[in-house]
Amino acid sequence: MWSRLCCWLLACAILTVAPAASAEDGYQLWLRYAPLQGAALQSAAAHAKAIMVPAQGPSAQTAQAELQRGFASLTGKTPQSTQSLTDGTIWLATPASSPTPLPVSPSTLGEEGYAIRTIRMQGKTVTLIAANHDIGLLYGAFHLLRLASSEADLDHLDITSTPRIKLRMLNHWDNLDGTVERGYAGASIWDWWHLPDFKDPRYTEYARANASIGINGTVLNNVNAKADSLTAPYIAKAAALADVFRPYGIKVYLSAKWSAPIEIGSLKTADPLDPQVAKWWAAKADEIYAAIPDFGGFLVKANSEGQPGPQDYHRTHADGANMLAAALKPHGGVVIWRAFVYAAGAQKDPRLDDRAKQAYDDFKPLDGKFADNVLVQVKNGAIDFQPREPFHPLFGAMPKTPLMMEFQITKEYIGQSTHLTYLGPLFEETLRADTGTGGTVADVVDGKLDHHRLTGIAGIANIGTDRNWSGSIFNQADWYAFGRLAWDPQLSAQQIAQEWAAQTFSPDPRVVTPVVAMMEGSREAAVDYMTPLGLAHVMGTGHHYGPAPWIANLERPEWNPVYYHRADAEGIGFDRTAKGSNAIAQYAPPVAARLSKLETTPEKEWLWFHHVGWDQKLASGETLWDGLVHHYDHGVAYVAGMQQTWETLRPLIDAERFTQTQTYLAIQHREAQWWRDASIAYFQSISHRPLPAGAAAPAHGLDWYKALRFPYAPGNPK
Ligand code: GCW
Repeated sequence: MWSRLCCWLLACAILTVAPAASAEDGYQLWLRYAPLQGAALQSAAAHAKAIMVPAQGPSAQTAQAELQRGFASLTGKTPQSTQSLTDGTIWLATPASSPTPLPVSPSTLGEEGYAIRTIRMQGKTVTLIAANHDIGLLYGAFHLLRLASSEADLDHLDITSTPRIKLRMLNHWDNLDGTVERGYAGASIWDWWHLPDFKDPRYTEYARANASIGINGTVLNNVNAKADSLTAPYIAKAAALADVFRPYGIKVYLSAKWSAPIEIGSLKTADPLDPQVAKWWAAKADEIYAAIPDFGGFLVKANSEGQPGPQDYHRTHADGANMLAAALKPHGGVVIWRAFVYAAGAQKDPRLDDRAKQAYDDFKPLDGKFADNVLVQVKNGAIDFQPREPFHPLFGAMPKTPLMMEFQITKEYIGQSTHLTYLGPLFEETLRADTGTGGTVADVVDGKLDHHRLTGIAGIANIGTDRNWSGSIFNQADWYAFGRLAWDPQLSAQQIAQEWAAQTFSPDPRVVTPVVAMMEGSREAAVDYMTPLGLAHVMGTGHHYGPAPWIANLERPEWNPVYYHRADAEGIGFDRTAKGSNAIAQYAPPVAARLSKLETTPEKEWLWFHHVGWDQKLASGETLWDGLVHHYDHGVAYVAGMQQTWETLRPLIDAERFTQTQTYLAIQHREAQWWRDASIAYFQSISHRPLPAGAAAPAHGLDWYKALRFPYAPGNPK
């Protein structure tokens, strides 16, 4: 009997260990709910003995299921559902569901917020999760699980949390053929072909992960859109996804191709002022809402990089956006109109003295002209998701228009899948930038500065079919950080990294401290080895993988790296002062005044705003040329440092995730060295300066780097 029991216990142990071990491939993201031990285990078990959830809708049931799943995994015991409060109950309540008034003021919780409080009720100690609506209960449940997973104190909880931004969205640049533009994590997770019948269980996991960080909207298809996405079969497919996401509070949006009325309707024009066109879109909106009653709206890339748009008919972006907005308005939908524009054929355009100026030039005059259900989505910087960009001058310049932030979570220009370059600091740097108009970029985006109620933030998703979802374990942190900052743009990137590392690896400080230390400096390291001191857009053509600052032969001037760095015998950098393109004048006067002089421009942005002599002195006392070389070297050295730190973590990290990260760091080191060497070889051919003492010569001559070709580099499906 005894030995049989032992066998049984052993079998159980193997069964419980085996799936956990094999599951450590990153699939579970930050929702691993790894078994707790010691005091943390006892505390979690004591606070999650039972769950009381009044009969509620799908989101409350989802919250309950998540709490049961989470605490079962954390403590080994599934909290049972109960109808009456006992000690250790988690009580999920809304004002509508609670028989007694809740000890929380509903007015502080908004539409999606929640409170988590340790309370005494009927003589029992209970953890209350209160919200006005069920979705708040789900967000609160995820928060509680985050605390438990991170071994936080659960005894005296007194938390109130509401999102500061209304639309917190992912934008998928996923194509209908399963490829992903700028995707580095495998194929698209949307199996369009088998939808709507087959709903891959992964869609539910996707929704869970997003809800756990507060994301509440997703644009399913690429902004370089196909009109087919708006045909009946594809609407049905999108509706199937919307059904899966609904309990998780996630609305579906679609990218709309401007020329759809011509391509899939039978119209001859897509002129936004043509009544037939407006009628076509209104009917299309009706059709979509019949299938997806809570459809979020359209995202539009128009008159940019070859996409059609209202300017084809000599109409403005506002004409286009407002026509679509009218179609969506009766249903409560919004139009998200992108400001990432640079016109085709712009060689002949006098504005082409600086591509960085075009979005402002096109959109600033339209401030106040957009319908009230339009948001204008602006990239964080004025060019294109570079390792570092100064904040976009439109932030602060359009007070009458809700400006939606667009960040790129997928790392098109920042190491793609393999480089460990935590983007939290990049997001934070932009959000905290002072616009010179009375607040920060975050204050513009969250509506505080200009009193907008409709607010939004979007991240270009880094999600694909890879088991680890994001191409690498550490890229998951960028998805996580985006969601957390979308909920609260005032959070610090460091704090978010700590949360993420604790849940993703272990709350053990021997893990969290070094992992967070690696992450914190990693983006700056990439800036150093790729684009130091304000350089930008020196990546290889098309795929944007690797260095190619020498490229000068592409059809449009602003596609060429030489256009951006402007290196010549005297110096390097793009003069955006009044003597140059005067892009600086697009910033508010205090910012413009600061940037107009080299001395008051932060060194890290010098070459973005100024053409600087090779011998100009940096704060360190060294010349610009020597400093440039040292920045490249620092970047490479930082990666070597991350490799060393990671090695020390071997005993504390599971084998699969350890080894992949170790391998990727080796790739990153090799590529950082390549970036450094190729950049130095090229710029030295222009500066004609010797390398500073102690700096190694590039491993190869310039021609060797120039000859490299990457025809199958990922993320560039054309
Ligand atoms: O960064 C560029 C990318 C394009 C992308 C475009 C955009 C979707 O290289 O792939 O197209 O930006 O944001 O529209």
